[in-house]
Amino acid sequence: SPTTAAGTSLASSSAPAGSSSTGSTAPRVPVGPSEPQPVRGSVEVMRTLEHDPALFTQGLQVVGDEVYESTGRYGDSVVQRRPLEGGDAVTVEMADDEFGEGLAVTPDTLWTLTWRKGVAHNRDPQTLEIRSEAQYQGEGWGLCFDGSGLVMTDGSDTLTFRDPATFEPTGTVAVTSGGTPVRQLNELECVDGAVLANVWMTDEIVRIDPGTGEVTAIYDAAQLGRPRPADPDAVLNGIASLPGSENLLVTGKLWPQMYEVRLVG
Ligand code: DDQ
Ligand code: CA
Repeated sequence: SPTTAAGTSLASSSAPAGSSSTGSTAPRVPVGPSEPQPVRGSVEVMRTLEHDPALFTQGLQVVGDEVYESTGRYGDSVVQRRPLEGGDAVTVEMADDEFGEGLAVTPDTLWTLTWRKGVAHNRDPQTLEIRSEAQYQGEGWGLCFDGSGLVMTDGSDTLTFRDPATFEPTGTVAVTSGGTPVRQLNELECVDGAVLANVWMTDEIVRIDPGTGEVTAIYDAAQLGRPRPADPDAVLNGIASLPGSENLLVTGKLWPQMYEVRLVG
């Protein structure tokens, strides 16, 4: 078969032509040869909701009937709370040297990340104003709260578990799929003892067992957000569980839509 300058690493992470219904050429989550192998699944769109296409989505969580969203890009980053069904938002701006990343709402606190500043902000979940801050090592990408602890990604294959009061690390696990590391884990959602993550630049959502780091399922979401905005950074990003439902809310950076989807398979 043809080879490229990037060799097998490109070949193994590229979609074969026509491998999805959209003909997406987005990179794929790598899968190694060892057992257990992840199950393959898809997403079924239940309904489409509006999303402000100015939002460079980085964190997404639904609490009650409200959406919390944090966004990125220097000079443009905000934290927002708004009704899921549409309506006025409470929005606070981040500082110009902060590129906003993931967020997690706990019973006491809203934590928001900054990409490379190494600062997590502890915010009032109602006003979104900063109450205090914590420092962390490395980059900040995704965040979720599983009911007892925080789970964070940093662009690598590592999940870092953190104390929800102090933000101190309490452990890590390396994420693998068929024995191969899965890097660039991005936005997270803690759901029923599992961690769902979208993998940066792919159209795939993985289900991770946080005890072992194993990817147990890979869901193809390539049909969402079509046509995609022209900006190459406008990738799928943002997973939120919907209270009282097994469905998820999914969007992307700069997408004009959010989707309520059901994971299939
Ligand atoms: N991340 O969200 C995946 C962590 C980073 C996305 C960065 C995409 C835009 C890059 C702009 C670079 C400005 C220094
Ligand atoms: Ca989320």
